[in-house]
Amino acid sequence: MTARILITGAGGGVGTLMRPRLAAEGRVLRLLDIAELPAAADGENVELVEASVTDMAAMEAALEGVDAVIHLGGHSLEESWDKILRVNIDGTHTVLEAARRAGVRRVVLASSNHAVGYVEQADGEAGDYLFPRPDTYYGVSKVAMEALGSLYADRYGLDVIAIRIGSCFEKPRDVRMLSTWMSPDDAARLFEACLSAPSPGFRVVWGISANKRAWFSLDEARSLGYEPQDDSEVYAAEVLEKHGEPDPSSPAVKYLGGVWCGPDFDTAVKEAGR
Ligand code: 15L
Repeated sequence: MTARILITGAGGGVGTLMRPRLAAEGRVLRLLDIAELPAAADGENVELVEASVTDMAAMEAALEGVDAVIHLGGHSLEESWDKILRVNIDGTHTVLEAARRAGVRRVVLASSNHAVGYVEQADGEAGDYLFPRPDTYYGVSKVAMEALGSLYADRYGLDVIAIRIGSCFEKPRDVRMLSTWMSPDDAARLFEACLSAPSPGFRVVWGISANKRAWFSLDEARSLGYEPQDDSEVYAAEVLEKHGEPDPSSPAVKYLGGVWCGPDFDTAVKEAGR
């Protein structure tokens, strides 16, 4: 079992869900976030670090004595090019480079379905190594994250696994998420598999549950030892009653990235005003 794990972005949505789930006997979670984190609960074996993933000195210090890093830090939604470049792209480089300098051999990266958001879901089950088709600047940052992970694996021999996370929430929130959902418990199972798989090298895997309506392959994730236990189908009636069957031509279900492929996520036009 991995003894000391650094989790960046530990105060974010996925980080908060993983904090109790990745706790284990004999393991220390070093939790890092730019914002103040909730104090350790009684008996909780955590170390709290307040720092930015863009700060190389802070990241080198945070990676001292660590066995593996789960990099969740960064903007989790679309943002201006400037913020995406600085926090998501430069931040990921900083984490990988600090890991190399500190001798940390395993890095798990939170990539996203938005790295391939413009792939049409009607094209059949999305394979594990789909060529990038980012739907936003955020999606571009996830492509850059995967590229940086590949570089650090090939050049420096780190084990780097990029998880193209579907939608990791307590419950699916819309019809698309019946296909893209990863339950928090399955997410913890997948992170554990990524931490313990022997010598994986560089991998790209999909991060979803065993959903009946899944759009994505789980072959590569399963090859690392991931065995999902949950299925969004238990929420299907509730979600369909609330949202209705979507129009198949709407971006909400036409593309893997859903509404992120629609006009509301056109950051270039928003920034330029035309
Ligand atoms: C993501 O990458 C986002 O971080 C998350 O907020 C969701 O929107 C998710 O993708 C999704 O596509 O459902």
